[in-house]
Amino acid sequence: MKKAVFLLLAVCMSLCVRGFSVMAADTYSVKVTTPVNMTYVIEREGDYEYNVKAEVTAKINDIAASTEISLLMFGNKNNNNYIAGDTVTSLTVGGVTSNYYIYYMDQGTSDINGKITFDFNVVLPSPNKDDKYYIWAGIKGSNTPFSVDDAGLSAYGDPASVTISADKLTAEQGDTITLDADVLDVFGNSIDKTGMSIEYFVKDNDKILKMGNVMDTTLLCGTYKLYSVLTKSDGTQITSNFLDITVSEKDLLGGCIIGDADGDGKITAYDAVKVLRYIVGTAALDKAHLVAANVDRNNVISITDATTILKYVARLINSF
Ligand SMILES: [Ca+2]
Ligand SMILES: [Ca+2]
Repeated sequence: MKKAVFLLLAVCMSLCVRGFSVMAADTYSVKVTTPVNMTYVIEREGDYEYNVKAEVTAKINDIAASTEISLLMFGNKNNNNYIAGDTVTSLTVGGVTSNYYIYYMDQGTSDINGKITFDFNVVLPSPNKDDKYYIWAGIKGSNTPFSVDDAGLSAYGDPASVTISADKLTAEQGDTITLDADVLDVFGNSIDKTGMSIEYFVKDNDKILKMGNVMDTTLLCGTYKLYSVLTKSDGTQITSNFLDITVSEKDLLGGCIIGDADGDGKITAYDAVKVLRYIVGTAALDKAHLVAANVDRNNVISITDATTILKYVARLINSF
């Protein structure tokens, strides 16, 4: 529907206290008891785009019947920050008249039960926490009483970004680093993250390892990027910023020899066996022997460590 036509309609609605014409020959003074009932859902589609579903039921003198329904979505724009060319309309809300920006307008005819559903998308650029938006639905020719509600924004409390933090950015091997994530909505409000699915990751060159929110640096030495990922209830994910963590070398061997995973003072095939047993979960390694077994000095005890020890035993290499 053309804006100009609608505005004419709006002017008519605001100026006219008229009867509702049921038949051409008869004019009634209308008692509109429950003119419009409206329920609506607003869901955020993109950063600033919202989908609105408004179900309207209209009754005239308590009787539901097909009738022409108009709908408006309006509000202050970016905290009254209007630009040239914006259409601003004077509307009365709760007895107070002020200028509003109209984001959407439409009209249609309800079914015989008085029902009609409006489904549309609106863009609310740079929404401000204090902005208010309204949806109005009314019957053409009637000026009382409007169903005006504070639509609110479901984006409040809806996760929009995640910020990762750590209790320290530099550590020595063997230190633990405790991570935390702050979840914010589109307005920058911190959200209670209880019950949310947040996972933590460390990126080591092109490798990505998942970890808990406490990072054990025993096997790490170097600079790593940490980040967290929030999985929302609808399955979509939000990745946090990256944190650079530097772990510096420390003598963690405690008198152990690198490669001597079983701690008998010699490097033999049994050390490779010990590493393999550790990998499959049938043997344990204490912190010093974890470092001793990690002969390639990366951040994981793997089959590579076992084969490297075997190469040393077979004299294919002469150092780790
Ligand atoms: Ca040994
Ligand atoms: Ca290793």
